[in-house]
Amino acid sequence: MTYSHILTETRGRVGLLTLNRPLALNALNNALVTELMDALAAYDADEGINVMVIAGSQRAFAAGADIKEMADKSIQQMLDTDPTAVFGRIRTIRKPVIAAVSGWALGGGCELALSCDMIVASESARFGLPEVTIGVIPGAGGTQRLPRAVGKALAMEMILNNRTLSAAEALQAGLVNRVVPPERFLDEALLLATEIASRAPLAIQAAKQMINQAYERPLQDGMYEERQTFYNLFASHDQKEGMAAFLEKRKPEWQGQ
Ligand code: CO8
Repeated sequence: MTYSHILTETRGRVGLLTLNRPLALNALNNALVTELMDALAAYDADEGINVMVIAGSQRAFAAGADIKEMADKSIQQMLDTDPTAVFGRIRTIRKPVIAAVSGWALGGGCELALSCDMIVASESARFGLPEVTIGVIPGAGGTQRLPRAVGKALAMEMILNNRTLSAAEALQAGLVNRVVPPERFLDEALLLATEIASRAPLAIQAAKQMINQAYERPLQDGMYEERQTFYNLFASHDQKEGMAAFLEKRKPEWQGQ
């Protein structure tokens, strides 16, 4: 499959998706977001891929929704086309998705990173939700995911007063997993992805789903679901293989079954 606004390549069991609208700082127009979600779904269905990485350029992960595309829209056009709904498809991806963020991650770009399961940030990364400065609010999960990630106080300041976080501040706030020198951000994200991709695929996917559900379900429901998921894994080849390998003091060979 060829795309116009993103690049895709595989590195072993990792699928790398690179946003590729450099002249617009990877602004997320509808075509790019649709391509990105299609490519993620394709890797999710690909048995040879275990983890995906979404990256931008050194200068910008993504500077938000494409303001030129949105500026003249009417309320009716927004309601009819529901352009941010496609963004929700990322939530249905079973395999882990890591954001490799360098430079600007603003508005929809920050929301895209927040929708991923982990974030590896360059020291140059800047996270912000500046929508109120152009008369709107975040529309792809920013008001919901950011408070869960960094707490209410900081989320209020970022969204109501356009406070931008440096990479170091984002690390301190728990928004990102690690901060690395700018020239290393993609390699470090790929390294993390490769490590996770070497682990038992079904267990990784189940664990991802359960952690994400911790933000969406009442505690007792989540605890029940976790138990059922734990037991269900005893029907898998990889549970038998993983435990046998431990007891036999050898490396497990995963089949993803
Ligand atoms: N949309 C369209 N074009 C953009 C965007 C954008 N969000 N951001 C930058 N560009 C373009 C600029 O227009 C410029 O193009 P041109 O050269 O043709 O004029 C080019 O990218 C380079 O940008 P700058 O010259 O402005 O570069 P600077 O280094 O001076 O500044 C900034 C970089 C600070 C990132 C600045 O470009 C900026 O403030 N951009 C807008 C940030 C913003 O407000 N983002 C929020 C947008 S609204 C939103 O995201 C709502 C989310 C809803 C859900 C999304 C679902 C997809």
